[in-house]
Amino acid sequence: KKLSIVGVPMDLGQLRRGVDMGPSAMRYADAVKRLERLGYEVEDLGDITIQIIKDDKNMQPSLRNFKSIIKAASRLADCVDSIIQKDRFPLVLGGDHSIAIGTLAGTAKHYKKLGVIWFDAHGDLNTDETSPSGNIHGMPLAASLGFGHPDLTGIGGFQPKVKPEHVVIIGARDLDRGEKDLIKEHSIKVYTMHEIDRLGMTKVMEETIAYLKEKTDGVHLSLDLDGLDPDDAPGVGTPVIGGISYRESHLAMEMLAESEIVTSAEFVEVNPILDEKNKTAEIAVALMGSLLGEKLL
Ligand code: DIR
Ligand code: MN
Ligand code: MN
Ligand code: MN
Repeated sequence: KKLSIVGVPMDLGQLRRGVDMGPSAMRYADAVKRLERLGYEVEDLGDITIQIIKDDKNMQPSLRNFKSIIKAASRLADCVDSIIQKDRFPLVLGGDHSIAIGTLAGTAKHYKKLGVIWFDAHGDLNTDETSPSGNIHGMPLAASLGFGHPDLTGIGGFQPKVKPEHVVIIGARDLDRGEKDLIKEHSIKVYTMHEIDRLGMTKVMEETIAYLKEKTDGVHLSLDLDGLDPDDAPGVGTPVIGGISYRESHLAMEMLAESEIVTSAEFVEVNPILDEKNKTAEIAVALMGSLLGEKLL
């Protein structure tokens, strides 16, 4: 059991400053020790270098910090690629969710039928054409599916990274018009809070695992802390009331651990500036523990 941690201290995909300190906050919450206690050989590779590159003057406002984000995502893709080449489990610490474009670019090189679990209050399925905010953290799942600006979809030199039928979104409760249209058009599997309330998290995860297990050869978990209820995880830039509870999220992680389908993971959008005494980073690290087998000991 070998695992490599890499941090991406970047907050350029959205407007609230501070999420670049997410990796430090999760390290401070003892991510490394927690995973070592589970028997993993953990290597912390430190952080990806974030470079600020000025956008062209005629760049559409709908792709804020476009060049800097592409640079960071490309570096992260190479890093994740080399971690998997060394037969280690990549664990990425964000940073805002736009970094997922890089994580998935690195991961998808190794899996022909990569599955993705997108745990989030949002769909992150906007494109430069549909985005109401211009924030690239609302676009990474779309870009990984091959929708959006070619420089975003083409990171890593190939696309798409993931097929719509290999994606499951869990926790959605704030979807934009364009995202809803894309979900319908491509029949993407979504468990909104309505379905989670109705079915219960146990059934949601049983179905998710069964759905992905039979048709994928690896599964990436992309966990946006705003998928949780803001009462439990207040340190996020775009909180949405009525989210997944602390226990439901642990249950989901524990069921994923039992299923042994997850081959890479990232924990994003932890913003220590908006947090209460590092509570959200601590929850992120606790969820990492559950995902990687804490309950089974
Ligand atoms: C919104 C917010 N849908 C956007 N997205 C967020 O800006 O595209 N994703 N917060 O996590
Ligand atoms: Mn997100
Ligand atoms: Mn979100
Ligand atoms: Mn967000």
